[in-house]
Amino acid sequence: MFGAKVQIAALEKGIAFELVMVPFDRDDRYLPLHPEVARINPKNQVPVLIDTSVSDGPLELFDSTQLFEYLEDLKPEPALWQSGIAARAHTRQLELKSDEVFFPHVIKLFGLQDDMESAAAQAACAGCAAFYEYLEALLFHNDFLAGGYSYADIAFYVAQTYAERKGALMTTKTPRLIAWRERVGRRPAVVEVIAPMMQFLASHNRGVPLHLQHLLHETVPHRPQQPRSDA
Ligand SMILES: N[C@@H](CCC(=O)N[C@@H](CS)C(=O)NCC(=O)O)C(=O)O
Repeated sequence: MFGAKVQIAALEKGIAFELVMVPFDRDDRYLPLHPEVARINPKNQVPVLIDTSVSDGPLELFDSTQLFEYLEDLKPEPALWQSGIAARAHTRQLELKSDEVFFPHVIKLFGLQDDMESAAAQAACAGCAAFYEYLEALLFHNDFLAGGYSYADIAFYVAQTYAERKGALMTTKTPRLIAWRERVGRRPAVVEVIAPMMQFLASHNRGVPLHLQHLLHETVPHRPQQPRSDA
């Protein structure tokens, strides 16, 4: 989920990259750790980014939100943070809320899939629903969460995909947010990342949210990813 955020942002910005997927399975999860993840991230998490093109590099970074900051400095256009100090701070805060306020409810649901009627699962779904209503209000005058399309939209779109898979569904109570999801979901960069993810899940007989099932038939053009050599 956090790697997908960065992949979408790099595609939106037209930054060439080589994508390396790490091993994952349901039993061993991320073990054995990819050696570069273990070396770069003391938290042993993906994503990590290695930029071999910096002059006294390579530059090695971890944490999707930090990677957003780096991508923005590397290629300011198209801008994915809002301009203006207050608007930018608000966008950053929304991006953080998506990862650290909304997504923890979804993480709880991962462990409660066999007990969705439990108080804990109901509380997690209620937490998600409250967040959807909070975002619905932000969309009253805007097409995107912080005004123009931004990292906040990317972060929440990916997180919500997981929420939907785990049973915290958006409903007709938040029609603007549903329209926002369709708007973001049509972006080529988003399709390019989310379609293969859904196709992978389907090929392993795992759930694909209803609103993403059309992606199972999507042929994503193969775009060769080259390491950057221009900076
Ligand atoms: N705050 C981090 C969270 C990264 C994260 O939780 N990554 C997950 C995969 S999407 C992971 O590597 N989990 C393995 C673990 O925590 O051991 C970020 O934004 O990059």
